[in-house]
Amino acid sequence: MNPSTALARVLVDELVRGGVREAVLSPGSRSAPLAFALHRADAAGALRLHVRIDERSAAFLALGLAKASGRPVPVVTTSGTATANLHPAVLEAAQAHVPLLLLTADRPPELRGTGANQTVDQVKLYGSAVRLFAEVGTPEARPGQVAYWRSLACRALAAAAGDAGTAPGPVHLNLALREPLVPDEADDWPETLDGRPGSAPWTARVPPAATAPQDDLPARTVVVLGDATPARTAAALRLAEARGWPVVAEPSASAGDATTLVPAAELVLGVPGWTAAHLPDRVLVVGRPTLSRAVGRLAAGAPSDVVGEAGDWSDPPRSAGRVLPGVPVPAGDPDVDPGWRAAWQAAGRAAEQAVAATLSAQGGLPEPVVAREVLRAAGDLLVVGSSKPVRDLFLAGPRAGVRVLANRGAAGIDGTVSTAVGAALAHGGPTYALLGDLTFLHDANGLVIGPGEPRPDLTVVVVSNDGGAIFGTLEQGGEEHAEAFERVFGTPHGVDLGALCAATRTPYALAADLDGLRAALAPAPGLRVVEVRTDRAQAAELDGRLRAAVAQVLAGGQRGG
Ligand SMILES: Cc1ncc(C[n+]2csc(CCOP(=O)(O)OP(=O)(O)O)c2C)c(N)n1
Ligand SMILES: [Mg+2]
Repeated sequence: MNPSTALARVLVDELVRGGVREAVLSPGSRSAPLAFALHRADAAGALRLHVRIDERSAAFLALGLAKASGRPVPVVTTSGTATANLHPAVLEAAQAHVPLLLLTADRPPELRGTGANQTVDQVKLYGSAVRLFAEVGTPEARPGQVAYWRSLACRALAAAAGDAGTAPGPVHLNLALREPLVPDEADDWPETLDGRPGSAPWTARVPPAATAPQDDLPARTVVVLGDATPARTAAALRLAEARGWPVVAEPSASAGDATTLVPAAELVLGVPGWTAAHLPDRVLVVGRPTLSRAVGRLAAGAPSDVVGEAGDWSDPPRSAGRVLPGVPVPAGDPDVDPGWRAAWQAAGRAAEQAVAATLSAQGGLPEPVVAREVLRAAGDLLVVGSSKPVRDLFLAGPRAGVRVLANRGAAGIDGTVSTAVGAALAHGGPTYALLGDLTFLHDANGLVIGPGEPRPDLTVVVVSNDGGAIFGTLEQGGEEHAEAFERVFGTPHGVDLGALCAATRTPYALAADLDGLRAALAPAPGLRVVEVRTDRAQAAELDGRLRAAVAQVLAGGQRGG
């Protein structure tokens, strides 16, 4: 067997032994040994292979698969610019702690720096974003190679899982492959290519034991739950329940309908007078909150404890008093202030009512109503895009039984269609996504799925306002910038989304009103797109009115404390 084929087969086999069940591949010639090995493993039922033309989409597909399954997912590319297209997903995976394995094919050393075709410097291409980089030496038919490849695969999986005490994240193996690149079946390798007996990994992982400190926090604590793992969210909700603390949870914390949650919390915190009258003695930050300046101000305005990994915790205001290695566990007979949570929840309920009244007076299908409807209709998995959709979902409030995934690591609007496709494929059941139109367009290639590929059951709802509505709610949306605004922030595009879907033969529906939306959201198999047209200027104006309505109903609470 030729060395490139031997390496590719052994590597894929060892990754499967280490827990890999899905892999993503983009086409190319230098990566041919890996492509053949993955195809073979797929045919044998050892893993499921997904092939995508666009490497940027491929990497986000792998990200979605890894996020929804919790398992490491390799993404394989050929050499050259193909490798750079993985970078956005690598950055997201690094900051959202997702185990991605980047397997990039490269030329052998003698062809590097010579002007050989499709050759770029791939060594440490992703810089500090990866937990481990290894330049995998050009394979040679000599004893010792199998132990090298198998142990390296195990090291890569351990680093991606965060076993070394760091957070989970991406790992990059750059594979120098020398021709021949197509398989032969000659039985002439100088040692056995087999791994350990019984499908065991070469090096077994013993994950580090979970560490959680004893709870010593004060009675008037508020929990801020950002983008967090299900385990962290569950632990934080347990503690908050035991202590009677209010919880402010971003959508991708997936906090369900826990009794501790403060409804419409983002709008409540947006009322400075109310927040000043209800300052906590401590803020416990779990996961990464990124959605709201008001939530950021809460953590900045009170001493905070942050749950985080070594060298990686969330503290933009630089106010963290302590970093905790895990969510504290309830201890002894803690001090509880019964009025504390009640005050926060009363404000939340009042805000929720003000929001409902403002939205029903508005009529039609305003963007927060679209988010509310999608949340209601979504089964147990919803992927939400950055920008306004995720903020509208924050408003729509929690819902029991739904897991919400969002790319909040780097909060890009790129790759979200593919992330949703990956999450839906890993999930295996009906999945929904809620995206803005720019977010959708940015990854329109996510709809390009070849005829032989596994297809997701995914309904992508596009809140279509012909540009970036979020900017209308920020400073640049102010009257004084009106002349520049539309072209450089609004960025209208006039794309016909139905025609775009038709190009990939993706079923498409335009939902014109609430009944139409509800009908379009009824469960159906396959991948489909539902467009809801909204008005950007109206969205920004409504945002202001919702905030004003909440400020008005909470004005009494400021005086009452
Ligand atoms: C890759 C990337 N480029 C640019 C941005 C900056 N950005 C943040 S929100 C946004 C607009 C998104 O518009 P859309 O998806 O239509 O959502 P809307 O706000 O209109 O609901 C942009 C360009 C980003 N987050 N990621
Ligand atoms: Mg938009």
